This record gives sequence, structure tokens and C-alpha cells, in this order.
Amino acid sequence: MRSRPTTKRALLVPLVLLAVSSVLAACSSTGGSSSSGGSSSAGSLKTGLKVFVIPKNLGNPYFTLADSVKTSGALAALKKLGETGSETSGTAATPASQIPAIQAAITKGANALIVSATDASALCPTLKAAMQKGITVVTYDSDAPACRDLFINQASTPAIGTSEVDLLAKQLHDAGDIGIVSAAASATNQNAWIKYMKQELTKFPKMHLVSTVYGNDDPTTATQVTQGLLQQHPTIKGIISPTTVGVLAAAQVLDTPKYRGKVALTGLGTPGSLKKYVEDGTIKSFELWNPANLGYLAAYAAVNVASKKITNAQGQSFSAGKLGKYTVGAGHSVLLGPPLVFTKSNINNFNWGF
Ligand code: RAM
Repeated sequence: MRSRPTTKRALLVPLVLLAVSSVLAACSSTGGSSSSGGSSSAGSLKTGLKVFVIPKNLGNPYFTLADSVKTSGALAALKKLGETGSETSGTAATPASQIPAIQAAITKGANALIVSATDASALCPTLKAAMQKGITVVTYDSDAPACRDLFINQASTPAIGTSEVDLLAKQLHDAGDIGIVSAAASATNQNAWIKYMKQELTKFPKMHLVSTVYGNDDPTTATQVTQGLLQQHPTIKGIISPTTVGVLAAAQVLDTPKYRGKVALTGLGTPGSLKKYVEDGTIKSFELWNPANLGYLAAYAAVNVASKKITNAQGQSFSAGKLGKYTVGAGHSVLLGPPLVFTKSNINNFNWGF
């Protein structure tokens, strides 16, 4: 476990949004502490709160975007609100690496935790212990439904799953064997998206998912499992990688003479890291939401709950600074909004991610 200051990265550019879906159903997760409904109560937000932002792992560019001051992520929002924010986690996207960071944050007197869960069941005892001490627990990106107050969801879970399949189907003309290169096998977010991918695949009887492999949000592992997938299943015509680390590794593997032009790729990636592969044709289209906005929204939500300005009940609303007003939806969750689709025609409008 280690903590680190925010890294310096490019500022976000204004976004030209191309929504992949208008489906805005909130995540269907359940749990969290319940309370009566209603709209936000009066009163101001507390300042000086100790808020720990705990991504799946440090060193993952996605979370650097989501969390940093320089990108206007979670720590920027906390600074603006007058809180003491810090980012901490392990270096590997595993519960063994992440849990000590959560425990240390509790020991340091955290008022709120903002967590992307590497493994909901493994994290729950620690997160529940935090809640019992009166610490606000907000998950973002990857949920732990039974042990948090609120989940800040990046985009509609069904829409992500279905649109990933639709993007690949378009490239494959609806036919061919495909594989998935996921993050950790325990990751709530990837598993939820894959569930909807499988559901969507039933609409494409000539597309067959032959295998799902796990790169654990580690570049070396993701590269190895992508290579293994292609070697074991030479019939594969397309890959979906719903992880920023996995899709970059897969792009690097596919951008070689053996596979170039023969295996299609889509996934969830950052435009900065994938621009080269869109320009050279390795990837025709992929998608993502704005990670910095996700972190920013999670920070406002956590401070609102920790200040008791809102509860986690459906219908409660709060202001998320520059992002405007948000309302708690079903399953004690808040939805950021629809994802962006990146193609050759718009990729140059975006410079975030690396
Ligand atoms: C990776 C992480 C994260 C996910 C993104 C798309 O960086 O697994 O949880 O949301 O990819």
C-alpha cells in the first residue's frame, strides 16, 4: 500500500458528446443503508473532512484521470470544497493490495471513503466496519453493493454491455468468433458489463464468445492473456476489452503483422492512449465516459452524505459543482451519464488519457 500525490496530466478538453445510448437506467444494485426519501435538505457542507480516494490500484491511468487535481477529478473537487483529500491504494488491482489502504484510511480518522472495489465480497467486511464507525462509504467505478452508502455509476450498465457488442458486431458484419479481455475476474464493473454483453450476443447468432480472459488491469498480464487467447483460439475475429489497461494491451498485440487487419477490437479505453491505434486502423471505435467527471461527482456525493446534507435515498438531490444537479436513483446509485464513442472522425477532439 502506498499513497502518492496527484500526477500531472493533460487538462480535459471541452467534450463533444456522442451518446451511444439514450438508455439511462440506473445500476440495479441493492443494499447500502436505507433512509427516508425526499429532496435535499438545507444546510451547508462540512469542510475539513478527511476524504480518502481509493482506486482499484495506483498507476492505472484511468484512475489518475478520475482522481487527480490536475485533471479536475476527485481531489480537485475535494480541494474546492475545503476538504482534506488524498488518494491511496495498492499497486496491484487486487483486494490483498487494496484492503490495507482502506484499513489505513480508517485508522487515520477518515470521514469518508471513495472506493472502486477490486472485489466486492473481499472488501465488504472492511467497508462495513468503516460504516459502523460512522464513516461515509461511496463506491465509484466498481461497486460493492452490500457495503456502501452510495454508488456513483459511470454510465448505464446495460448500455455499456450492449453497446460494446454492437460496436464489434458492426465491424464483423455480425459474424465471427470473439473473445473478451477483462480486468480482474472479481471486478464488479467488468462482470456486470460482461453479463449484458452475453445477453446482447444472443441477438447475433453468428457471433460466438469463445473465451474470456483476465489481465487484472496489469499491462504485462493483459498482453500475455491476449496473446494466449489468440493462440488458443485462432478463429477469433474480434476482441472486446472493457478495461482501459486491457484494451491498450490488446491494441498493441493486434497492431502487428500477424493480426493487423484480421482481428477487430473495441473496448473501454482512453482517447489519449488509443489515438494511435484508431489512426492506424487497429481500432475503428471504442467508448468511455469522462473519468475525471466521475471522480469529481463521487467527491461531491461523498461530501454531501458525510455532511448529512443528503441521505442515500432515491430522490435525494445535490449539487455537484460545475457538473450541475444530480439525483440519487434506484439502488442508492447516482448515474454520471451516457458514455462517449470515439472514432477516427472525433478522436482528435480529445487529448485525455495516456
Ligand atoms: C480500468 C478499470 C476500471 C474501468 C476502466 C474502464 O481502468 O478496470 O475499473 O472502469 O478500465
